[in-house]
Amino acid sequence: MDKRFGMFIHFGPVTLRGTEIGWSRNKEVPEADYDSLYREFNPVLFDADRWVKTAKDAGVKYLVITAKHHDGFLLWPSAVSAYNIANTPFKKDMVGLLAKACKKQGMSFCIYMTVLDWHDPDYLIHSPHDTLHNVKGDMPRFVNTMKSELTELITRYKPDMLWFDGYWEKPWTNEFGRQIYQHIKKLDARIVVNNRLGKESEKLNENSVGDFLTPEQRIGNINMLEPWESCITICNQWAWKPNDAMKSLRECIQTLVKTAGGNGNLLFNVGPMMDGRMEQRQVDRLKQMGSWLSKYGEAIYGTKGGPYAPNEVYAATRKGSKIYIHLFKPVGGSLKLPALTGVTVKSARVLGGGTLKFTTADGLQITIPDKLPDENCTVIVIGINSDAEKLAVIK
Ligand code: FHN
Repeated sequence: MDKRFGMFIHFGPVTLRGTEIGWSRNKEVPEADYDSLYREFNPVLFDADRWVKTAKDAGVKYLVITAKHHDGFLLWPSAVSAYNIANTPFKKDMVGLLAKACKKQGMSFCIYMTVLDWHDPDYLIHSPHDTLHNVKGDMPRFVNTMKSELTELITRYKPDMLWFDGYWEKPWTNEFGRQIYQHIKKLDARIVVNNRLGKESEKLNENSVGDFLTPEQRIGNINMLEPWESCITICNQWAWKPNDAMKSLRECIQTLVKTAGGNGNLLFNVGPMMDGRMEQRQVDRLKQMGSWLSKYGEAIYGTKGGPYAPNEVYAATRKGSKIYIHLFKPVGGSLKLPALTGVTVKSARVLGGGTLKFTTADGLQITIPDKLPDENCTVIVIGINSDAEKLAVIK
C-alpha cells in the first residue's frame, strides 16, 4: 500500500485489431479471426526496459502485466498450453523479459491472470456473447490447468502480487478460488493476491478470497480498514485502441491523489500498440505525472488517506505529524477545513513553497494565494503536535 501507484498493462494479439482484449472476440472480431491473430503477432519494437523506464519516469512503483486474459492467450512460453507467445513470429518470453527488466530497475513485478478463459474448451462458457451454446467443459480439469500455469508463472518469474480477474461468471466458485489461493501460498507465501479469486467483490470477509479490494474504473470510497486499489484506464479501452480519448493531466493527477486520499492505491492502465511500443502521447502524459510526483511524492508514497475524506475541492493524506492537503481548485483566498479536535496546528506551508497564514478560531482556516502554485493540484503541508495517522476520519 505504501507504493500507492502501479501501472496496469493490457497487451496481446488483439492489438492487431485495436479492439478490446477478450471482449471483442465473437463480437467485433469473429472467433476464428481472433483466435488466429497469434500467427501474425510480432511486436518487434517491444522493449521491456523501455516499458519499465516509462513506468519509473511516471513515478510508478509496481507493474502488472496481463499474462493471460479472457482470450486465453499466454504471454509466456508455457508447457501447459500451446496457445502461447513461443508459437508466434515474436517467439520471445514477454513475461520473462518484463520480470527481468523490473528486477534490474527496482520495479515490483506483478502478474494479471484471469480465472475465465473463453478459448479453453474445458471452461464452461465459450463466449460471453453467446451463453446459450455453452461447451460441455470440465471445470476440475480447467482448474488443474490453471494451477499448472500458475506454477510456471510463480516459480519462473517470482511475482510480488497476482491480480486475478473474471470471478463474476457462473462456472467459477469460491471453492475454486480457495483452491487456487492455497496453491499460490504453498508455492510462495509472500505473494499478495487481489480479491478477484472469490465471488464477493465489495468487502473482505469469510466469503471473499484474497487480500485487497479492487474497485474498477472508479475511485474507491475512503477505507482505513481494508486495503484497496482502484484500477482505471488512462484512455477508455483496456487494450490499445487507435485514437482512444486520453485523460487530461489534471484528471490523471487528481485521480491518483483522490485514491491516495481514500487510503487506496491507483493501478493505472496503458495498452501498448501492436508493434510493442506505448503511444508517445501516453508516455508523455505519464512523464508529466512523474514530474508532479517528483515534487509532491512525499505527500503520496508511504502516506495514509485522510483525515479529511476526499471531495471535489481537496483530498488529504498524512504521515507522522504532517497532514497534506491536496487542493484541486482555487478557493477564493481562504481554505476552510473542519476543526482537528484535540490537536494543535503548529504550521502551514505550500509543499516546496512558502509559509501560509492560518487561524483555528473557527475550524482551521488557511490563507491561500489566488494563483495556485500548481493548477492541477497544489499541496499544502500542515504541521501538528501529534501523530496525524491516529486521527479519526473527518467526512
Ligand atoms: O473483463 C476485464 C477487463 O477486460 C479488464 O481486464 C478489467 C481490468 O480490471 N477487468 C475486467 C472487467 O471487470
